[in-house]
Amino acid sequence: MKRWIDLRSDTVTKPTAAMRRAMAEAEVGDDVFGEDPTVNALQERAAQLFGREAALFVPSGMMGNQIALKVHTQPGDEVILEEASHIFNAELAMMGAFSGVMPRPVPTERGFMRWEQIEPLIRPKVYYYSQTTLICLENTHNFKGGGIYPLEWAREIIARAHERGLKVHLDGARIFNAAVATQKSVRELTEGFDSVMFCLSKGLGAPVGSMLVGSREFIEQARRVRKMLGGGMRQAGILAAAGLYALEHHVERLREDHENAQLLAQELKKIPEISLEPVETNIIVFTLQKTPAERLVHALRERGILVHAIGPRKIRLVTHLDVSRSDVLSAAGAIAEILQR
Ligand code: TLP
Repeated sequence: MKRWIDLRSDTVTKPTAAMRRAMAEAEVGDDVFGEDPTVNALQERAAQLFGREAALFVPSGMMGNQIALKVHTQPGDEVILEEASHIFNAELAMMGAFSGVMPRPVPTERGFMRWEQIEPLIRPKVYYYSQTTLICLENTHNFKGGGIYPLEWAREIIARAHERGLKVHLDGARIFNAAVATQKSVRELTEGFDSVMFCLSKGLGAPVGSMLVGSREFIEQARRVRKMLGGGMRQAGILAAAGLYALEHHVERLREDHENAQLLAQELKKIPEISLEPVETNIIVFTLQKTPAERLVHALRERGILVHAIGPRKIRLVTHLDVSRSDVLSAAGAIAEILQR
């Protein structure tokens, strides 16, 4: 089988042999009845890591986010979020379709809103206006280049939002990347949020699954909404075992992905056509001056390298568990050769 260098996303990682063994050996039960011991262990572990009362295993990051939106809002409400956030751009307008809420997108440079931008957008409490009830943040920020939310900015938003009676949800799909890069715990980075979603199936390398963490009351409501969406799984311990394994063995190694991203960035900086966003974690986003992004995607594919176009001239590369130092050097070499030809 041809070996691709797949830099499209950290979602492409495949379970390692040891992870598969943990999955095969998992004790299981019916999780809709709350009887799967491995799912329960994963939920307890996640709650403990984030310093929360409870957690819920969900099939995907999107379902986790959408459950949180549903629990925190009423139809007719407004939600403030960043213009390039995953919830606004890549969740198929589900916030409108399922929760009946309106997004109020905020433009930013790197994906990080400040309270000063949010405050003027909060609707007055007048019955004939839609009501602002929720703010969503994303850490790390995916489409604007994997940057880490400045902790003080997030803390200020949470404190001011709570004074105004608003809830704050974190799309922390890649919060462990932020934790490893800043050498802070996920608990410290997510303190105060009313709910947090994080993914097991991205850099952590599990095949399926994400988690919601929050108060016991929030998680009880979330469990009901998960069922509404058809996300009640049965012997899901097989999948939860991969998540437990990932939390145990794949967190610290994210550092390697960040080092590989830095190495790749260093090489890409030498190419005049490329303007690179600052690289902080495992995501690299760059803009091409002349070449259409799709042309580069196609030429790289012919060389066995997969990358993702996220705009007419924008490319995203993501490093992960299945990408080595020599893979990123090959990719950088191929990009340079194609663009300088
Ligand atoms: N991101 C995927 C694609 O959907 C773009 C990727 O390849 O990066 N929040 C954030 C910040 C995400 O990046 C993603 C997935 C999700 C939520 C949704 O997670 P899944 O794919 O598990 O539903």
